[in-house]
Amino acid sequence: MKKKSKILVLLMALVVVIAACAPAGNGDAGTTDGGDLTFAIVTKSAGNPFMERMASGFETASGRMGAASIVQHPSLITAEAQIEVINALIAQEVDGIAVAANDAQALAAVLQTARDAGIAVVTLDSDTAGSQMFVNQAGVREVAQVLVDSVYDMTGGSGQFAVLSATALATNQNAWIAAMGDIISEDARYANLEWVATVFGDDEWQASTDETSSLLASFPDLEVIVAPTTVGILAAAQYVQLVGSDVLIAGLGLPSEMLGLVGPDLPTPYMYLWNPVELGEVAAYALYAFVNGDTTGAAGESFVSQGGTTFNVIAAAPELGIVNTQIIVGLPFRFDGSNIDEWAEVF
Ligand code: RAM
Repeated sequence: MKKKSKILVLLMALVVVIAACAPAGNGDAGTTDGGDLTFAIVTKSAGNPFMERMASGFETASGRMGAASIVQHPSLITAEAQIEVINALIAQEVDGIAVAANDAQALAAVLQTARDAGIAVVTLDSDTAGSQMFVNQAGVREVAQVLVDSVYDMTGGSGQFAVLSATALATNQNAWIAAMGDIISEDARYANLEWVATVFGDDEWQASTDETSSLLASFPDLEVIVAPTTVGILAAAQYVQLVGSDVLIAGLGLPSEMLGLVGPDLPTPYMYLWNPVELGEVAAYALYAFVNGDTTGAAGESFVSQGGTTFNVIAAAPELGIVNTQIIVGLPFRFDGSNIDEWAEVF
């Protein structure tokens, strides 16, 4: 054996020994072999703490797999801003892109270009045509149901409510709002709820505050505002607290932002959400599964994430606004006066 070959054999033996000594586990500990990979996440927009937490989970999970990560928060909450960023990522030859889409259709062409270039593409948070799979935070009907039941409970079963949403084109909010309408019309229990308006604060604090103010002025008998957006619920709850209105604010909120606003005798008696950090992590694991050939994203397949969880790929649900096959990460979780302090420290 030549000297060089001997060294190579010795090195290989060393690698085997080191690998054997590495802690066994679910992939949460240690780094796997994503060494040459670069994954990118494109959020809806900059300045949204929910999106920042999602991106941080994505970065952490990519790091665990030994992959590099790129975080892009578009400056505007539009599909156009996302297209620009995605084109740049294609030029950089990243291996995977996860995107929280600002539009149900407008990204299809650029995502197809990415896929044609061999880049794995998943959506998370908000689905769009052109993705290979949607990493869905929680089932659409399940989210809509807790929103409707919050309104039912907070109005005492009858009365006026309004929806304060994010952008008018947001796939996720539109899906939840449409499912709320279905749930209300399907069940006579909700017959005395009067849905007076749906307004859009564009996931901006000031615009959401202005919309809240207009709702209070336009509907003096309004009892509840339900905001299926972390930006909207915060602005609305702060506004009613500021002006001393007794309109209650329901919806989806980030515990760390809603501290002091959630609990008995506060604007938001309770609210719901899921873990945005975990959502970002699962998106990175899903990209890895595509790149690794562990899934093609077809319904009926399943894959074990590097975090150790088995995900079943289920069918698209176009009637619920989900145009791609999907994995469901969890369920909406309730935050109230009893647990908000504890969760505020987590996300
Ligand atoms: C906002 C965004 C996001 C949504 C959450 C609940 O931060 O609109 O897309 O999932 O709220």
